[in-house]
Amino acid sequence: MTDLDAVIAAFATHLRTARHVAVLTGAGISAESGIPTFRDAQTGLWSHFDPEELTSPAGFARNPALVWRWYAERRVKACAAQPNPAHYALAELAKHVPTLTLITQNIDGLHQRAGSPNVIELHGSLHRARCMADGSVHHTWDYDEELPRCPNCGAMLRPDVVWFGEMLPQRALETSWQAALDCDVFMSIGTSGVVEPAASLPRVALGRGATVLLLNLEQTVAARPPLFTINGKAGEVLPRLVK
Ligand code: BJW
Repeated sequence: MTDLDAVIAAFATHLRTARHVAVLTGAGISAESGIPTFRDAQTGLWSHFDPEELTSPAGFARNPALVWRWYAERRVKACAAQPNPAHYALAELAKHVPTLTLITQNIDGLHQRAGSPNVIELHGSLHRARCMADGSVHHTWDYDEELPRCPNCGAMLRPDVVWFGEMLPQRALETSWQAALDCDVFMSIGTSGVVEPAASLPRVALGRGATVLLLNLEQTVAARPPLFTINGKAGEVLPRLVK
């Protein structure tokens, strides 16, 4: 038995007896679907795009057409991508634990397409736009327009996502926080854990005595129960945890 086998076996024991499992996912869970992460050194979006220009209200105010173009490209890419075994494993897990709260920072919609119910989207969705004037939310808009307009009032639409310095959707954040407080097992998957407030959720769960798993490709500090760390691909590890 390798070290990885041993950690998987030990954590799976907690998962099997859990009453409430909370899961936080980030860009890494969609990497195996061909969607780039943000901070990975060679392939991450921030290795060739400037976060300040593309994911801040000030950047959008300076150049809305550039920002819309970037989100339009990402939307097309997300629509063409398929959920991978990690997304499917979480959809399957929901059928086996009494309560599963799935919280994602991703905006690609792949958890929903894999069949996960009630996904909490902390950072919004690529598949929605919001009116800058009346706040109305739109699931379709004129994709050919460089600067799409609100069908109700004609004001400019913006991607319905959360940029730096903006508040997260209040209900989504409250439900996520409560899940971190209440759960007995918390899994953080494919996130670098640097963006607040999502990054605090595993710490909150750990502080309340939950068993916590951090799964990503980063070299992580040695951990011992109740904190488990796995340095591996979500699409390979999660199906083994859930089977
Ligand atoms: C694999 C893998 C494989 C690869 N298998 N793993 C407290 C302290 C300091 C700062 C703040 C604070 N509170 C708030 C802030 C400011 C700010 C913040 O956190 N800044 C930090 C960067 C310092 N936060 C905010 O502004 C938030 N708003 C807020 O808190 O409002 C109140 C407030 C405002 C101002 C001051 C104080 C309070 C809003 C944050 C919005 C983040 N928005 C983005 C864009 C969303 C839309 C879009 O997608 O375009 O969200 S930025 C980007 O980062 C995106 C992601 O969701 C988010 C997290 O990235 P993620 O998912 O972790 O990706 P990566 O690339 O970082 O990591 C990938 C991981 O996967 C790596 O670990 C790999 O190893 C791994 N991996 N392949 C498994 N196959």
